[in-house]
This record gives sequence, C-alpha cells and structure tokens, in this order.
Amino acid sequence: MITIEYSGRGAGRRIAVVVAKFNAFVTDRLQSGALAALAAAGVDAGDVTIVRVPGSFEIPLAAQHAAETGRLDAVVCLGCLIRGETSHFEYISSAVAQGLTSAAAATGVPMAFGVLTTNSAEEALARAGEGPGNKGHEAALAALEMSDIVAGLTRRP
Ligand code: DLZ
Repeated sequence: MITIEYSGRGAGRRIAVVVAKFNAFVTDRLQSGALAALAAAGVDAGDVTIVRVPGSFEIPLAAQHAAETGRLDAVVCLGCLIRGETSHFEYISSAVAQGLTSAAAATGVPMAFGVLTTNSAEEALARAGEGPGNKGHEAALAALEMSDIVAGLTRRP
C-alpha cells in the first residue's frame, strides 16, 4: 500500500505568498502568520517570494503568473473581504474562489485559500491573531501539505 501525505518538512520547497493590501490591518497579520508557519516548517526565507497586490480581486491573476514561472511548489493566497464594508462582497469573494480554483487547475500548482470572508473587522481580526489559529498560518501549512501531495502524485517511478 502507498500513502501519499505531508512529510512535515518544508525544506527545499519554494513558495509564493500573494497578499492583498486592501484591509492591510488584517492581511499584514495573515502574512506574518504564513511566514511564521513556513519558517517553522523549515522553508528557507530565500525560497519565499512575497507578492503584494491591490485587493483580493487581483489575487488569482498574480497567483497564476507566479505559478507559471515554473519555479514554485505552491502559492499561499491571503486577503480579507469584510461584508459590512463592500457591496461587492459576494462578487469579489466568488471571483477569488473561482479564480484560484481555475488557476490551480490550469497550472497544477497548489494554491492555498487564505482569503477571509467575514461580517466585521472584529471577526477578521479574530482569525488573524498569533499562533496556529491565524488563517495565514493555516493556509501556509495547507500549501506545504499540498506541495508534498502533488510531488508524490507526479513523481515518476
Ligand atoms: C473595491 C474593494 C472593496 C470595496 N472591498 C474590498 C475588500 O473588502 N477586500 C479586498 O481585498 N478588496 C476590496 N476591494 C478591492 C478589490 O479587491 C480590487 O482591488 C478593486 O476592485 C480593483 O480591481
């Protein structure tokens, strides 16, 4: 029997972190959580590329271009949509989710969804605190996990 799963080690993995600057008071914290998780897993800082885009709507295009360089094992996507502050909430959140699903399928590069969709700033901040409950931290671990799984599934015998 063969089991393909996360090795628990990130050393050697090359990761892009695409971060929306809109609602930076939250996304800066998501970025910190993601970088902490990558470092704790052994990812070298030199193997991490941070891409800062204007808002969540721009995340999928940047993530796809990053993946198309062929130099990355996964992309961590971070943003924050707050319902109370935008009538675009539904449009942008579904565009980001669909855009990232399409970009991952088109490139074969895992893209972790660390885009918060909350009703208030308080809810968003509660998901961007220190430690493992930080959704940037969670997304970074999902990206590493999926990079091992894709590597395991695509490795030639
Ligand atoms: C325009 C906009 C609004 C109203 N709200 C948010 C938000 O809550 N979170 C977010 O990440 N981005 C928001 N944006 C910006 C859009 O994502 C996008 O950057 C602009 O519409 C320009 O394409």
